[in-house]
Amino acid sequence: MAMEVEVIGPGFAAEVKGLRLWEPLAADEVDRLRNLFAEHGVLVIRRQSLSEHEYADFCALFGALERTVRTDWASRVRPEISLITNLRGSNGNPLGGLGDGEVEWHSDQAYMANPATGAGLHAVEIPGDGGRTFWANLIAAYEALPERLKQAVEGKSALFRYQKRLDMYKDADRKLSEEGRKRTPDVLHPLVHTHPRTGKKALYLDPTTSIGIVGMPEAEGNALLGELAAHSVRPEFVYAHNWQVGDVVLWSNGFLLHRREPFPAADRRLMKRATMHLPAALHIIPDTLMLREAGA
Ligand SMILES: O=C(O)CCC(=O)C(=O)O
Repeated sequence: MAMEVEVIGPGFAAEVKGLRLWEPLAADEVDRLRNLFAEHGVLVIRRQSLSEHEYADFCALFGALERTVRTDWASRVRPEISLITNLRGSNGNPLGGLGDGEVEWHSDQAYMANPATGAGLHAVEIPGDGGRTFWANLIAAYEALPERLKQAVEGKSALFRYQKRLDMYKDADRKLSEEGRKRTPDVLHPLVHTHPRTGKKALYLDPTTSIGIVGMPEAEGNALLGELAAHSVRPEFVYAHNWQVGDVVLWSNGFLLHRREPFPAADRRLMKRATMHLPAALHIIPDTLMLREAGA
């Protein structure tokens, strides 16, 4: 079956049909998928049943896989895959991260220097109710900003701290290994980036880790970040995904925020999660500034 593409949601997500990801893809199919991903930011591919190696190897077509700081969520089979799940092992310990609660609007690696902006989820078990995931388009959000806010963000950088997100987590997710702490010093990224393919500007935000704006008093900077985040997740900028078992969804954190709604604790949900370093020729890769250079 030839590859078919349908634009879904408010225009920035695309569903790709006709793929069998457990079989090798032809070079022209890989090329087309890379271009589609660059243009849309969210790719949805349904009806897949993949081993962790098949899934990880597919994601690696878009960029080198990253082993994230959450080594406690890593799969034993393929450590580049994290388990996002409320399931627990026979010893009662969580098998992965993020449990069954709400996961608030965020961008995955904003707290990292040189963030790996590519992400994938493969749905293995889904709850009967809830657990949908939402993505907000920060290119559309930037374009709709009032002139006052466009001027307010121009040339500005925000400071990001992983501890802020850890403090929002529950139970074991709040703990980070010593190695994880060493890999997550505070970092700065500009608030606006330009997409290399379209030349369009996008906001770069992460309400779960941003703690201020360089050169602005703390309260004022945080008030501006709050105003930008509230504007950016207006319904007209958001795609809501209703999961089916077998879905693979890829997204770029370079110009998207995402959140997950909670689901009943008694239901089972298991997602296999991949993280990729996307290429700067095709995707927004946030610049990372050193605190010293910025005088922060
Ligand atoms: O569980 C989900 O649907 C989303 C998880 C998430 O936010 C993430 O992996 O960054």
